[in-house]
Amino acid sequence: MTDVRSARTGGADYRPMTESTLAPYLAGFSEVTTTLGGTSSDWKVTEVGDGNLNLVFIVRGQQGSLIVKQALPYVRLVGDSWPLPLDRSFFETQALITENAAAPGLVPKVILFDAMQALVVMEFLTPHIIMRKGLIDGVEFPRFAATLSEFMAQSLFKTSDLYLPAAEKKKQMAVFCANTELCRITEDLVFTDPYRAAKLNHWTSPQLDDIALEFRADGPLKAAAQAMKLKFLSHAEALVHGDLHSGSIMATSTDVRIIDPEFAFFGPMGFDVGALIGNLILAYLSQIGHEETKGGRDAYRVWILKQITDVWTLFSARFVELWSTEGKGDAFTAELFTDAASRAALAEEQARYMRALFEDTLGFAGCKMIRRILGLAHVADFESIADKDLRASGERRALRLGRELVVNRARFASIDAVAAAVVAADATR
Ligand code: SR1
Ligand code: MG
Repeated sequence: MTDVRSARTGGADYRPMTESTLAPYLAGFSEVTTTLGGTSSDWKVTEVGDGNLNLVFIVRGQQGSLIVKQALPYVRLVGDSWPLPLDRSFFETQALITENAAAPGLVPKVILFDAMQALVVMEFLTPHIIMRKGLIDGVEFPRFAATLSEFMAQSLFKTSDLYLPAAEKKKQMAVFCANTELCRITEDLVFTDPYRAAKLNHWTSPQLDDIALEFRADGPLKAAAQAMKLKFLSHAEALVHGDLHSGSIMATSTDVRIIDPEFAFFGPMGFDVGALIGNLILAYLSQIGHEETKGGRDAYRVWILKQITDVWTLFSARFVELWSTEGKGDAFTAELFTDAASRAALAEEQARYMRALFEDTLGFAGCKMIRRILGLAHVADFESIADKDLRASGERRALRLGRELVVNRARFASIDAVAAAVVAADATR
């Protein structure tokens, strides 16, 4: 892992790239020219970034293509009134390298990290599409649950105290500890702003005015959301991706990859699992706006629901399997559990641990659902529904269910109970 001092990105020579300036700049890097082939004047550069923060370019050469992601010194969604450090490209690169070591082949390959221009050059994934777009269009991705459960189990387990020696984990934590500004975005946008009159909040109005106001006065919800925030701030369990929603997944019918870990830091594992499940629930509850005839997406709803249950079931089984077979970290010292009785006690402890992780997952899922409807950054699942009444009806169901997941997370007996709650919420449509 790169020394933390390398996190200094940008500087006097930093400049945001354009479709005209990028190719001549990249021509100086042999890693890039080898992949693209030909000469830089023949490369075709297109800016395709539609995310909230960065510039993203596809660079096509004679021989191959690459993705270039460059950090801007401000939040793209808002503009230069909201400055943001360039070193997020460093954290993204480090996270991709760490994730690839834990779960090989599930993230794009890093070709080059250029600290001066805060840009990372990566493998171009094709013909992959952003999964969120697929969820809106009713596309099934057969490898989704198996890949995401493997990715989360491996990347979370192998950066935790269950696997790493304490000194190595602390060394890795020291690197990602500096990703404070990106964490701060989450602390405000996910856990706090939806529950106060923050300037940049917006929602489908006037349809949701009442519930936005209601949530700001909802003591139990605010206390529960802040309890989740405290976990986010203080539970450095593993290297979490930090923004694991369906927009951070690219997929085809045979392949699934996880992209964009610029929010990575050592935090609670349930934050990743919850982000994923929360976004699947949003996808489910937004289907009302994407079906051509009433019920036209019912089969697709069943598919999404199965991904929710499969992802948790496969993830939790794989995580415990890894713990049982590769649990060589400083937590639960393996030599203490060699006899049958001790192993049985360990199995009981593992079950308790997974139950706590399940409850964290639900709490974080609920927070993520609420922030995408009442906060600054929304999701296309709902935003692309032109009929505001229809959109708001789905959003309201998502808000009610999100609240239930945050406040009453301990009452859900299983992931099947969560799935049943999703179906029940949607039954009022
Ligand atoms: C100001 S950034 C808003 C959101 O975009 C990213 O995708 C993260 O989800 C962040 O919270
Ligand atoms: Mg992102």
